[in-house]
Amino acid sequence: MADLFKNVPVIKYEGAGSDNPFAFKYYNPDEMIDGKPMRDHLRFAMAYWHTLVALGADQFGVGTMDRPWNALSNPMDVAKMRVEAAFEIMNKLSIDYFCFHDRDVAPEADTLSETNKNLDVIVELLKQGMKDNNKKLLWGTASLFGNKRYMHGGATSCNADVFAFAAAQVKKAMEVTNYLGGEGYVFWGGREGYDTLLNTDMGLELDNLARFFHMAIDYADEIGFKVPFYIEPKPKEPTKHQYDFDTATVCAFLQKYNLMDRFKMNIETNHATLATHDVQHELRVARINGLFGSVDANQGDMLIGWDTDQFPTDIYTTTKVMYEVIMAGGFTTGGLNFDAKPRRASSDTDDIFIAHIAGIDAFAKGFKIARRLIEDGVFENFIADRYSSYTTGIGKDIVEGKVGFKELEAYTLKMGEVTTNKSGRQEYLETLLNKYMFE
Ligand code: XUL
Ligand code: CO
Repeated sequence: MADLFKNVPVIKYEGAGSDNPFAFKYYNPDEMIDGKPMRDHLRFAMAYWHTLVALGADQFGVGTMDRPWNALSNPMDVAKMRVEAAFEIMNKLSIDYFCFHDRDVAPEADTLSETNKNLDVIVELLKQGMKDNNKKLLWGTASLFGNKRYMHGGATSCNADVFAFAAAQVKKAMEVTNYLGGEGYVFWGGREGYDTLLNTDMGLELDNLARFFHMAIDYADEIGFKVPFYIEPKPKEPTKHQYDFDTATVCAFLQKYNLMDRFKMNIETNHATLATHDVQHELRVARINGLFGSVDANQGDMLIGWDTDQFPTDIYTTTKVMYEVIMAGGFTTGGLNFDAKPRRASSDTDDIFIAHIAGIDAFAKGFKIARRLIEDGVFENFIADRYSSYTTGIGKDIVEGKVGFKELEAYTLKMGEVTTNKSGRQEYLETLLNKYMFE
């Protein structure tokens, strides 16, 4: 293992009573739960872009974070050192997976073929590192937003040459993801959206986005890349209106363009809140539509109106996420990708580790609470009882499609006024949730 983070030990589980900032309090990776180790329930992934690339720059100031590779000037040397750092970080944190954009791992050159060569060099290093360190790729993706050519979008650009470039880039990103044994492939919209309808042909842009996805499916089939494609919804930022606004919008899009079979969702907590939903809502919409896939685990700040990508530390939220994950049958190809970065002022290199420990422990704790809530049927039993009128009598007839408006009118005339409504007991249920949170 490389030794770029000498001050940081391998992080071990020490239990809830530990005061050691470099220890897990709740995450015990090899603890067996329901027949499999905790690490396989949670399937944590490190996001290459935040952890190896971002340095804390924002619109108002430059980066604040010193990293071992900052001293290097040749972009390929930087990329190579980041590979070493990536495996050291994952090893020290017992993180089994990572996720990347093509441009996170290798620098873009003057031509696509030179860029692809850079990528191939780094992909070989990643392949070897994955083998040596027993690490896996949760998903890969292509950055169709950083380069200025994508100023109008990629697949939804007004410029057909840009559409072509984006296709070439995604083709290569799918190839390398496949080569590295990636278990999924993500499409986050990037700049696929609009800032003003005064210059936008929305219908054509959406048709083109669907054409792009069909081309991706055709090519994946051609190269035997059989993994799910995930769409990661986000309502705004960078564009005013992103086409993949939220899960329901994406679901309608996938249905309209006959893409339901091959796509699932990658739901991100902070994107959900930007859409004025919470992440549980987004996961539930995905689940009931057969689109549950993977999670970008982070949190936003309710008082800041953009995507702050903070490490997830709110255990109510991690509990609700894991509740939905368990109810969906657990992760299969997906996992919990920390699409999160330490705050700009959390500038020490150690903060990379402290931040991941915080997120990992918050999810481990949330997972255990969610499991008990489900095991005890706390909400599910209440819900079953709440809807029990649909299991007998007229409710059963409704569900089974045996009655229409005429029969229901006859039933109602006979019934008179409704006298059977029971309390929804929200506060009681919130108290039960608190009991499980804190006992
Ligand atoms: C942007 C975002 C992306 C995707 C991958 O808000 O979440 O990093 O996760 O492109
Ligand atoms: Co994300």
